[in-house]
Amino acid sequence: LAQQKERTLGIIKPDAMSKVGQIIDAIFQCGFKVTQLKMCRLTRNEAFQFYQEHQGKTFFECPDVSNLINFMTSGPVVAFELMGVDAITKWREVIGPTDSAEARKTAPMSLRARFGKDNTQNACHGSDSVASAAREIEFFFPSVGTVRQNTAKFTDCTC
Ligand code: DGI
Repeated sequence: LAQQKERTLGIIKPDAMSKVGQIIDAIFQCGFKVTQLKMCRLTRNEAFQFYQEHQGKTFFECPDVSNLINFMTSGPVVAFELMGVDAITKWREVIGPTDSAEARKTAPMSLRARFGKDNTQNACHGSDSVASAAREIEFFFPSVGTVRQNTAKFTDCTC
């Protein structure tokens, strides 16, 4: 029986943008397919919306929430959709524990151990469930987006 392929959403966070090459290398070495990818800079509202599912958690209150939003909007990010068997769990294993300091102790080969600093500046993101993967993929790669809604028509030039 062929194993079911799964999609997940990954982010290279602003602190790891100088490591994009090494991180993309790791993604392919781990056997993922990159099915969508873009670089963008999140607005403060977008960063807040992206992390809405953490509403109510202690780190989503002042001042931690501001640190998180400041960090996620401090520079561009690279967001991508990965596809593979068990991709959600596998990608979270590749990035390692949330706190980069803990990652250096328990998962020294992980991306957060290699490229992260602490539990905010932690290099990468990975969806944690099928439901959040679906929501986060739609967040960065809307299936009905501005481009598709745009009705402008291109007419070939005749000169
Ligand atoms: O899925 P993860 O990114 O590993 O962790 P998460 O979804 O629980 O949290 C999302 C982000 O919020 C995480 O990458 C960094 C931040 N965060 C999580 N837990 C803590 C935290 N920030 C602080 N300051 N303290 C935390 O305990």
